[in-house]
Amino acid sequence: MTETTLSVPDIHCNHCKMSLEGALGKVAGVKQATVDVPSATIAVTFDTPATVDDLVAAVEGQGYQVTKG
Ligand SMILES: [Cu+2]
Repeated sequence: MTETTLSVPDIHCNHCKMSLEGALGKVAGVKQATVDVPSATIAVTFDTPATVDDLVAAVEGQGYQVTKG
């Protein structure tokens, strides 16, 4: 099990939180994804077959840019 924190500066409201948590939750191997709106970060707990690249791709698929992952 791996934990990582993604920085996504464009997160600004609860809608962002819901759509990103939903998208990450659909990635195979992701156990938990929690968006923190005030800090614009996402804490993700995942296991194989998910990789950080998959997490970044899911976030970008929602139209957000990851600045640090
Ligand atoms: Cu928003």
